[in-house]
Amino acid sequence: MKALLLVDIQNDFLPGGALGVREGDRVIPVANELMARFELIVSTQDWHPPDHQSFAVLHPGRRPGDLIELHGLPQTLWPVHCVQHSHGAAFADSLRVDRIHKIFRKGTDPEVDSYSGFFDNGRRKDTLLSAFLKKRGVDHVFIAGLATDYCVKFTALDARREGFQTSVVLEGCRGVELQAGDSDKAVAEMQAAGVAMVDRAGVAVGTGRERLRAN
Ligand code: VGL
Ligand code: ZN
Repeated sequence: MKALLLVDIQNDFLPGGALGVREGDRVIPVANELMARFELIVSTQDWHPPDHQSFAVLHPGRRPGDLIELHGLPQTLWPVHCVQHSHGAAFADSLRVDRIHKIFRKGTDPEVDSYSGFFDNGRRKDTLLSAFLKKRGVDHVFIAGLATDYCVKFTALDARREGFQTSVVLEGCRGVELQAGDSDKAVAEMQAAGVAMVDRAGVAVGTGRERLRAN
């Protein structure tokens, strides 16, 4: 059983949003098309309280993009984004949200960030996404969304760790690219962990093994 896992396709990650990802809007039609092919569709939603400690503005003298330590974990600081109930936290208008079976919110604890849809960055709290998928017999997850170098990457790595066959639909993802090349590095890290890169038809891409079927 396969499932589609959409990551954070929210207004603040679209061009013009608080943490706008270049071409972030381009993932929407891909996600909509993918949804038509899956029986089970889940989504993550970045959902921060207003005092979330990943917000640079809460750290005097710091700016978005700075790296600090937060309760012993490395923490990149971000602009205020995806504040609970704000327009920025809402899913993109043209995303077919009606087709999503269940939404897993993350980043709700002000003291710890949460890039993965499965666990917070300290791996203390489980969103119960893994149990939800396993209960429904899912053994293969396909991932698309934002951003390649943060939430997509960490969600894919955790999906592998949780024992799912994991495929990232690369044309349905875009990266923040704080540093040029971050998305390519993320792809390499995911591949090293056993994550397949596929196109929207589920065909492997970018690994030199393009003719191998991934699903
Ligand atoms: C994300 C940075 C901060 C993401 C979320 O969805 O990739 N990135 N919060
Ligand atoms: Zn966030």
